[in-house]
Amino acid sequence: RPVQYLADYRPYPFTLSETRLDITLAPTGTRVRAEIDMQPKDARNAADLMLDGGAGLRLGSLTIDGAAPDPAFVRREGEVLTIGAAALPRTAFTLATEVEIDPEANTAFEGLYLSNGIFCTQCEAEGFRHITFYPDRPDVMTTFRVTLRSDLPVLLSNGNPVASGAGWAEWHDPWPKPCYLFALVAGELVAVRGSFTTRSGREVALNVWVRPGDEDRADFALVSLIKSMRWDEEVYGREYDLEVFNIVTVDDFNMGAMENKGLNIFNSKLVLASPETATDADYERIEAVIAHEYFHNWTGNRITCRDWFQLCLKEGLTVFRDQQFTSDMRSAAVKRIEDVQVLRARQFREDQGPLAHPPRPDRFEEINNFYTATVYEKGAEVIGMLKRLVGDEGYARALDLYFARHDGDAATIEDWLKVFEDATGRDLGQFKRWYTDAGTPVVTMTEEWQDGTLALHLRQETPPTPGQPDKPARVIPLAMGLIGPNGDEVLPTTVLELTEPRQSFRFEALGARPVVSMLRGFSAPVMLRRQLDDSARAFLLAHDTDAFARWDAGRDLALSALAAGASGEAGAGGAYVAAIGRLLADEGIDAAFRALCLQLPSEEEVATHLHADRTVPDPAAIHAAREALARDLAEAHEPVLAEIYTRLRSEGPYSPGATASADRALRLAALHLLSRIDGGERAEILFGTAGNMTERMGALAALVRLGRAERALAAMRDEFGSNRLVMDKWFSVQVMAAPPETAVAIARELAARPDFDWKNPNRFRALMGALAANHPAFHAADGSGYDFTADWLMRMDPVNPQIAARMSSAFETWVRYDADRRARARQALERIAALESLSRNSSEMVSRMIA
Ligand code: BAL
Ligand code: ZN
Repeated sequence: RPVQYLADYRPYPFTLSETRLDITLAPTGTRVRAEIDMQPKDARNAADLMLDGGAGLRLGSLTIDGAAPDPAFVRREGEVLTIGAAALPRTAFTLATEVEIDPEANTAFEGLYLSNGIFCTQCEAEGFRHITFYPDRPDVMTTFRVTLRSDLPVLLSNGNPVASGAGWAEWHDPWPKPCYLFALVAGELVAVRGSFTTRSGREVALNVWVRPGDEDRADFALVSLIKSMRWDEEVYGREYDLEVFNIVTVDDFNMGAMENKGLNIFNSKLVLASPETATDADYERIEAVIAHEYFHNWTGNRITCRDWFQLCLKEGLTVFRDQQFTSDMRSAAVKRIEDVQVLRARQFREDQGPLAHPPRPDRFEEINNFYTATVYEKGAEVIGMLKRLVGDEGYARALDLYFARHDGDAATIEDWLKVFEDATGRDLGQFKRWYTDAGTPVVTMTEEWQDGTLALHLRQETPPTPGQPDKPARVIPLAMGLIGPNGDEVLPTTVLELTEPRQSFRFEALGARPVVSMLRGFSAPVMLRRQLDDSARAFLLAHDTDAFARWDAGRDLALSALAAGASGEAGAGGAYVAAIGRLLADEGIDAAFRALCLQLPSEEEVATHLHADRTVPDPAAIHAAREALARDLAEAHEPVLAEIYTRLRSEGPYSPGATASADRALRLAALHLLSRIDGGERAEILFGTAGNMTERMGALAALVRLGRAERALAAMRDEFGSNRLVMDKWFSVQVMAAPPETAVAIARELAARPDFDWKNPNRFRALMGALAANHPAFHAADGSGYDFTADWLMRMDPVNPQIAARMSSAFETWVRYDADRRARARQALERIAALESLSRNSSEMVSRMIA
């Protein structure tokens, strides 16, 4: 299939009014009868009817209004079935096809497949073409009526249940939708049930379907769903629109979850939770993803995307909405800091390398390669900037207009920006560059102080990215404030709009030179470069009124200490260690914030920071510097860390809420530092006594890092050997936290175990993702991390190309390392590129990376 270009978009020449599916499920021979009512849009200029259909569809029959068309007008080439215009009526007609498919052979988990005996589907982005012949594109929308036939007890599809009997069930979805939102599930499942009354008084039945035996781990998901439904009514005025909302958990799933209309399908790790098996982070993620998929009902389903280039229209907005939801449910400040950590770790890294692309790309070979941090997380940041620029009221007006104007549409980024322009009167021409241009802008700030006037001189530059060598200036909202020498705020948060490549702003009549608190709330996804000495950073860490900027000042101190340490400077962390001491001693600061400040930047983040400063990162040196800084912190603050660790011992029943999890986070941050100097004694005790998985995993990671986890790992395996989700953690922690010199060998040993069920995406990611996240191990000087990963990607590619291709982004930073590592990484990538029958997914990823 050729490269797809945004510029080539053409509307589909037929309108669909209804799709009827009659599906008889069987593991190796599922029969799909499809009837599609359609009509040419232009009867005078007849077009050929082109339907997508994967190679696995065994076509039985094809009729138009009940008669087989002349075979001379029917062609099947690649993944397209074409019926010539000459064989088509000029008015409304019904196309009927019968195909047979083989769900059991479907290891790619795209289309209809079997997961541990459960039939389920994944159709986004282009999976429906593996179920039947269809115009598999998001702008073709219609209602669906579905009959499922099977002996399995639970038969589900989208929309409302119509009728059912022994061995069959009929569903009708009254809301027109594109086929990527189609879903079916059939299996032995049980429901954890609830209900929700919408604000207009309609009763909605809620079901979380799980395997028998898992019922006691589904309550949290159900409660999260109810909270999400209420929140979307209260905050966005969005009401649910069907009689039933079903969530189903499956073990084999390429993504986290999927927003199929009325029938969300979830990776079981994002539903099932109990204190004994799930961590605080799992709980928070479950709450957020349940919300995310639910919010898609309006932002994604009622209003969908015209084409896949517009993916960020639904994903960026829905991530933004789930971030707002989590902020409201938990702590807004903590959530903002966590989101920025994710953005910097994943999206800034993506922007720095050969896979950089704009939130709205304008070309792709395989859309599944664009479910990225840029589309999702940066897509959300762009909306956050928009909200900041037009204000909360302007945002609310624009969203109301978006829903009113585009309900039922397949929309574009242009449509989205137009509602903001119409609702607020603001010209968003320059703002649009955030959608069309790749790369992280670097904002450089210098200060000038004279006679009570502070001048800020700002410069913006965006480094070249593939296909985009020069970038015009963007509009960058910079939220800032000024803090006087005594710690008082002399200018509360103000937004500067940087619109030119260079621009200056002046603040007059100031009594004394203030410290500038810049990029408050991380008001734009940029890298800020400024000359700020350690004492000014420590001052901001102590006094900034903006929680993000305050945390970031500490982060900057840590990063500069680590950068200096990695370049061989001894004792570089003094200012940071002292500042953390003051923070720890301040009981007025909440536990969540102190926990965040105690976490050192990841080694990956240090590498990204160095690369942005045009320094070649040395993974081993970064690792050594980080270990040394952790030890310095522990030695300097042992008494207070020990006091925190002891005082915050868990008491009473476990609660996954923000307050209790913040205490655990602080306690574990203290434990990790203390384990540098207590030989792991506390971690050993905690592992044996903790009543919740959060603390057990925290303790276990500390023990793995010290190389003394053998007993703990054996105990965990004995206790949880049959729990897939816990065993994923067991695989992961051993590689992620392992000392770099042993991590690849451990990964190799684990991969040879019989329970390394690598065709299960969670298990594969648990191991391979953990190695990719162990920075010095993945980038081991001898190339063993690259080789091991490449070997497994080559093995996975023919089985599940989506998983192989996504995991290949572990290599996306290879160009920033030294010549020796680059040569080894290139060799590994070239080995993958040379694989016979390499999937389109991996082929596109690898060729972009070695271009
Ligand atoms: N639409 C794919 C899964 C998600 O982003 O919700
Ligand atoms: Zn989504």
